[in-house]
Amino acid sequence: MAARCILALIGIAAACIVTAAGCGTDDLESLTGLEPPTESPFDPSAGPGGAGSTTGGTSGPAGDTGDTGGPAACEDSNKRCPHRFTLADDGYGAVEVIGSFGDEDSWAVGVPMSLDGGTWSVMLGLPWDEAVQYKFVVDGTPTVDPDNADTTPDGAGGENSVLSATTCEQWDCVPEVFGDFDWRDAVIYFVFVDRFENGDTSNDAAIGVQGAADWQGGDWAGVTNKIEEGYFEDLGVNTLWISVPMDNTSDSGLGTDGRDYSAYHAYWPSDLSAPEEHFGTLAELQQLVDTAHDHDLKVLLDYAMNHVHVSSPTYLEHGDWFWPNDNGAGGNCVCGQGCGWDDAEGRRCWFTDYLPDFNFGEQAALDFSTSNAVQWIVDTGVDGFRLDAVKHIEDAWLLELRARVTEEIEPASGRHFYMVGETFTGNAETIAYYVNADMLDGQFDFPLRMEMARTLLTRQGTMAELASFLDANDNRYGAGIMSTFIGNHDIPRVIHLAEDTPLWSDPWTDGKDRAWSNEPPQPGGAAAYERLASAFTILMTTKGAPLIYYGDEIGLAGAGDPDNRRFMVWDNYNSGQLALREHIQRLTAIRAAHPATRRGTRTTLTTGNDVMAYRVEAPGDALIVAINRADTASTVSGIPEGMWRDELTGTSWTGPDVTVPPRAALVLVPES
Ligand SMILES: [Ca+2]
Ligand SMILES: [Ca+2]
Ligand SMILES: [Ca+2]
Repeated sequence: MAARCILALIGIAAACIVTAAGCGTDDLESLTGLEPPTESPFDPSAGPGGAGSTTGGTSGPAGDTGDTGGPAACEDSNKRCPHRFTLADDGYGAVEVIGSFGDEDSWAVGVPMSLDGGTWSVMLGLPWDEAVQYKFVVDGTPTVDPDNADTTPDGAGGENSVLSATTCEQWDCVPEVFGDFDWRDAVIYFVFVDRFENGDTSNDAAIGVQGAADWQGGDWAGVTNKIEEGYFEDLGVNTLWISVPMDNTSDSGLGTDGRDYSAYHAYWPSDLSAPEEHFGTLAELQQLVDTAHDHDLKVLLDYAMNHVHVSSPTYLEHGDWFWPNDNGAGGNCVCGQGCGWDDAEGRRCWFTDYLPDFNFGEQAALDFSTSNAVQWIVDTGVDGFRLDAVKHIEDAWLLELRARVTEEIEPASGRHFYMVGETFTGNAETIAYYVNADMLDGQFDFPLRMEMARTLLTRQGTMAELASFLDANDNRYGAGIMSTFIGNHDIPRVIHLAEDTPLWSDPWTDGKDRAWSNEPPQPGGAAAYERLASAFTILMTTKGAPLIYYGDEIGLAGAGDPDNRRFMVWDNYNSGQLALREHIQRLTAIRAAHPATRRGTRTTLTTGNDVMAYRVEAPGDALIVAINRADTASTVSGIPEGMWRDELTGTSWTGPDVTVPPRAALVLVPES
């Protein structure tokens, strides 16, 4: 079963890799007092907290009813009804359930049940409105359910228990899987190309702005080198998100902080048909993708479709494909200056006066841009897109791209093309609006990130509040595959929120106050790294496609943009950094070994000021996570009775009370 390769874990996390086959209601009250930013900080000049960007932001896009209460919307074939199988104990040693509730393996591979209060039980998702047959396997002997009179011949001289077609008020939604990779198994690593690894010094030309804002030499050849060295496999990620590939301007641009920036971040595209010369040639990008595929890594291209740089030939030749930079009343329509960040104005505003904004209401612009996006897929063979600034574009672009990918890409590739969007907001309804079969597979879960940063890292509020948030968030995006994360390139390095005294107490901070002076040093000691490790424990044991922002695996230091994009550090780590990276390697191996972490239904077991425990369960697998954010050891109760083994350390525990060390977590599986 799934747990077996954990035994090989110590020191060698890569022993388990994910194989193709193997492996509600609005709760924003909990963010009260925080000020969610309203905008996608496309980079770097208009981040949240930048001039004029911090008001409003709670309204959804046109057509959003604002109602996410009740069960998630999905097709009947995607619905699963939670059902708890139970069997009274009679001194049994081990009980499993087998049956027709999962794939064909669910007859062969039993789901372990756990003993609590004299009853063995496990909760599973049953297919919607389909009869299910099952048996219990008690100490190795198959038997019918003594409490269920409904049975049917099993074809082998015995009987199966039967649950007639089940429907329910509160269902889970599961995505369709098309092709040989289930995107619920993705663990994503964001390679910020200019700041990762320099594989070719001949393409390094800086443009002469201050160092942190200039090109620093990272390129596709460098990423390929790191793939070949096995860096990503060792870490246990299986999907790379790489920077926007299109040619960016070589001009500088003025940021809202009054400083000149280069386009090193790649969010100022100019010639949309050409590769960025600082990153390399198209052949080198193809080499990167081919090498990634040889190493069982998927590749997501970042794609920026909202705007181009004012030097772009597309803008110079087709000015009518862009919104005019005025609001029809004689002023300008820069986002936050003359136009708002949201709704119709947010879709047409220019991020700055040098970033013309596409008007995809113009059919020719829509055709051009979606054709360009499709061409990059064809030319590179990438497996998905990370799409920038989603709430700032017309819905038509997403609808058209999804339709074209379905028609032109997937039949040839034979697998689903994953699209994850960025909508930088605390408004879950706005984020959810785009997550559906016709637009995006998922989006980055900003509300989750902010709540984890608030409660677990900066230790404001209680862990019970985090548990309550998770309870409401689990099913919020239906069958969507959200990308869960704790750090990214638009917020200050998260290690500083986890310090004994957080450098910033507001999880939404842009950290710009220390971006250019008094830049934070690399924290010493163990505590900050342990807190960040616990955040990754949650990400790696719950559903979604967890994201690691480059450098966060070593708790890399840095304030707001651009200090949060320091060049990747490859050696001379302190002990806290080494421990964090090793912890993440263990977690990715646990995630690969345990389908319940990727597919499971999560149930909160117990909560307190400083502690939280939950169980994740899926056909064939279940585990329990107990987290303690306090600086002293804490007792966590509510763990089912029986013997448990912590997958992180190998230590054994007996429920219902376990002791979790300071700033740590246990990941418990039944002791066998
Ligand atoms: Ca270079
Ligand atoms: Ca360029
Ligand atoms: Ca726009």
